[in-house]
Amino acid sequence: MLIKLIQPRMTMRPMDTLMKPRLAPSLGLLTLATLTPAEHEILIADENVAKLALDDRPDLVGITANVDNALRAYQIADGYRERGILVVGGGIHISSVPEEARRHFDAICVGNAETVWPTICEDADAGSLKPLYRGHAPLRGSDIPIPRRELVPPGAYLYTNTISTSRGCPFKCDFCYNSCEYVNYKIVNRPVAEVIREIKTLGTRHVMFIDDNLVGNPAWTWEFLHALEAENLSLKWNAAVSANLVNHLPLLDLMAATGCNSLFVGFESINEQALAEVGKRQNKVAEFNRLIAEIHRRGIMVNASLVFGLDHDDASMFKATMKWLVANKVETMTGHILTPYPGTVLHDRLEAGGRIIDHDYSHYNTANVVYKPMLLTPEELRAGYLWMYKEFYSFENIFRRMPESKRQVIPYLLFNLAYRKFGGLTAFLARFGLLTWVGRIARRLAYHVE
Ligand code: B12
Ligand code: SF4
Repeated sequence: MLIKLIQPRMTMRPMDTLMKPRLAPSLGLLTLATLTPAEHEILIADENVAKLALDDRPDLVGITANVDNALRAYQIADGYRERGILVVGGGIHISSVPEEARRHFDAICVGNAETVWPTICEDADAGSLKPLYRGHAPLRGSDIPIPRRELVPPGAYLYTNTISTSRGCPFKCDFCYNSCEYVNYKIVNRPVAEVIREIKTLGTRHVMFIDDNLVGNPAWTWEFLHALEAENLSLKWNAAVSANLVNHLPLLDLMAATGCNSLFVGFESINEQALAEVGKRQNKVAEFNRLIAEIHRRGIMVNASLVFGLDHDDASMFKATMKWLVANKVETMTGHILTPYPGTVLHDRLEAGGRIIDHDYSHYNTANVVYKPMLLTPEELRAGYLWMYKEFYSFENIFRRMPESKRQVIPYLLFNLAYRKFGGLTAFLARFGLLTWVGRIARRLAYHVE
């Protein structure tokens, strides 16, 4: 069979530039490619980087979807099915709302594909495709293969050095996909030796770990970082971590020793009650400043993940958060308007309270207010969110937040100016065949971008 795997185009936020859709290839689709039995041919089509041909006739189409591009995924699936071509859907959104999604596909895969994709291919080939495949029959770390990066067109993306060492997270914050019913496992880590082997296949010394939480299983992280240290690969890397890293400072020492350059930390809010309201009990606001200081002391930069519009947030929260970010010299901020992803505990709660006011999934990219906030109007929330980005990346605040560690000054300025403040110009340059060049610099920064 000729199997076409499609990533529909993502939606853009006001602060995104054309670099955003070209950040990285879909590891989900490259993983499906590895899992595909050898007799089939694979074609990967990413609508973020090239126009999508929709008049072709593959034997089977597989589409991945997150919430913001779900409507586009359904539209593509409906089009192929009208022409009698079999279409399978998978990915986080499809897994979160299987009853809705199955109306658009001949078959859907709920959860990870490792244990079911070969069967789906076999059934499609035999003409006996079933409507539903559940992929969460105990996934073992050793089931997760190395994605087929050789299928990535050269020069199409800023980064191809993304690696996933795990699936899931031990926590289940109410707004996160990890709180969905289908995620009935905690964290699954790959064998350390396999991850090291994958790093060596990258042919670069810069690695972006895209796990939900690199410290989700501290014992595994300890073993992994020791192995990385022993290999002496002189890496530069970045990753996302939960704020309870403050309880694991020896891990932070090892991170610094193995080349960690920046950490994306899920602080989410500086309001303890707001954190409790969404089940984020692992975060202790009183420990945030100490965590940032400990990270900085080791020459590592911080990208603070923040969520605005929680039920305890009023209009004073924007200025208070800005003051905290600047006082702590936080190098980067990724802000989100609280968004009830379908299938999450948060979604069910807001829906039950009649508080969801916008059901258009293409607005669910954390830059729009799709629900009624408690202590703010939707307009105040949206304006405050936009103000946070503008104010955080003002020249004055870029200057005030300058890192104390000298070796971080250039990456810091490049990120704050070339990616955020003048991102439009950088994206413009990238269009003129300079993406590889921009990518090379970006990889050297080893920064976690979104
Ligand atoms: C890397 C990443 C990005 C990269 C994407 C690079 C790329 N081209 O894929 C960047 C930074 C660009 C990005 C952007 C955004 N992201 Co993002 N991102 C992630 C992250 C951290 C890892 C994704 C990944 O590669 N996972 C590893 C792969 C192997 O897993 P997977 O894709 O789920 O695939 C497995 C299964 O789902 C299944 N599967 C997947 N597709 C298919 C298809 C078929 C046919 C089948 C059978 C099976 C199948 O099989 C795979 C193997 O088991 C996830 C968190 C996470 N853990 O997934 C968030 C995540 C997917 N992102 C999210 C969001 C919201 C966004 C943005 C909207 C953010 C924003 N504010 O702009 C945008 C737009 C996303 C889009 N439409 O593509 C949410 C999605 C929530 C939801 N309910 O949909 C997540 C879950 C983060 C979170 N915790 O909330 N993101
Ligand atoms: S700690 Fe982060 S990844 Fe884990 S459940 Fe909470 S929001 Fe999701």
